[in-house]
Amino acid sequence: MLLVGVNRSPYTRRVAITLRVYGMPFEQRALSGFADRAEVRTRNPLGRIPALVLDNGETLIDSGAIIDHLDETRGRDRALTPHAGADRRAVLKVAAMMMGACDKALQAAYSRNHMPPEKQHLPWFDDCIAQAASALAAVDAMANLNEPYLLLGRLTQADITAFVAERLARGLGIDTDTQMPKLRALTRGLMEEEPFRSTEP
Ligand SMILES: N[C@@H](CCC(=O)N[C@@H](CS)C(=O)NCC(=O)O)C(=O)O
Repeated sequence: MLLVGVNRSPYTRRVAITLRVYGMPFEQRALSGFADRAEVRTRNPLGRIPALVLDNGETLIDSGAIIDHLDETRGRDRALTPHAGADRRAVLKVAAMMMGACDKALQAAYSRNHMPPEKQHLPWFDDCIAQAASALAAVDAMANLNEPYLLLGRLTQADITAFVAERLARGLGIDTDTQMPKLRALTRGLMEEEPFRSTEP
């Protein structure tokens, strides 16, 4: 399999971590959604990373759809997202919040990095950051300093999405050490694990 995208992207890194947790061999083509737009479009017409090229040549796009396929391949009963019921709903809810936090944080970053200074609208930037911070604070409130994982007493997709969202937020200046200390402790612990450490950009 070929993973297309840089691990600086939380969506790409989420897939890379999942592949490593599942022990699925893959190569990576470290393309950026912006700097390598033309080449990215040959894999995903939308021009976004990640894309995953399967061994049969089929290309999957969007981290959620890619991970759904990896879960199916792994076996739903051994996947990082439980296959049914309240456990599945709980993990998907955290994952949705954390992916949404990434969307909002990146909208803020895009407005800062891609708009000329005179066109930048600070209230919009602040609102995006506040939405991302609110979602992160909700997950911080769920975390328990005595537990290495958020839910179910084991690593799930909730932890992986929280990890990549916290990393992105910190990079954009959200002080997670003081504002979300339990979430920060969780991500520090996860960083000790190989799939997280080895995918650090
Ligand atoms: N919902 C998508 C989001 C993917 C996404 O927004 N990727 C960013 C990189 S972090 C990108 O390629 N941005 C370029 C663009 O939107 O033009 C997913 O989960 O894969």
